[in-house]
Amino acid sequence: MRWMTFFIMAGLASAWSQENLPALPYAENALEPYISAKTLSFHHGKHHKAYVDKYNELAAKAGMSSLTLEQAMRKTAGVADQAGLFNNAAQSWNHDFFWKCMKPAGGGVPSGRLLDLINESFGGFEKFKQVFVDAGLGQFGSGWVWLVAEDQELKVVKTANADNPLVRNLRPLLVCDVWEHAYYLDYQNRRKDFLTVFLENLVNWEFAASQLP
Ligand code: MN3
Repeated sequence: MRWMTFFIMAGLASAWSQENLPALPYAENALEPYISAKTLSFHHGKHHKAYVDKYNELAAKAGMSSLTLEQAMRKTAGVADQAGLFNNAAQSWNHDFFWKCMKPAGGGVPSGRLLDLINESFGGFEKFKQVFVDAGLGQFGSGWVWLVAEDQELKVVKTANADNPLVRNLRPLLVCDVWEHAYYLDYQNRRKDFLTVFLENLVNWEFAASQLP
């Protein structure tokens, strides 16, 4: 009887895979002075956690708990009565990706094939930086600014709220969160300063290069 209970529980556990809040890939104070431990503590421990918790709740209600976040995003994108599920799946995915796009002593200039593609697509690395910062500044309200690959061409795109380029078949290489909660404690209304610091001091270009198709 006890074994039967065990197998039933094990079966439920495999079909019912709750998302866990992924750990930050560095300590909360590792990005100082550019992003404070206080910002990372709230952004990861409160905002990101809330998206994961809400996603788990909505996915369970919709019978989608066995899907990965990416599968859930693709299934619910553009479906009006699944907007809550899409938003929380995408925000969970986007934040996990965003943490990986930064590292202590990051920034600088990428190398190898990624730098070649940036030069070909934007006409130089400095031009890419300008396009990226302008797109982040031009995103009215909350959203994200991305470097994406479409075949062998790289593009900068911005998305509003939770939206993610994956559901438009673009491959994300790099993202910066331009919701105010990402920078307000450290930069207040100076989003341009945050975007500039992100590129010059925080970007993990090795991670971005690892995402190339
Ligand atoms: Mn955020």
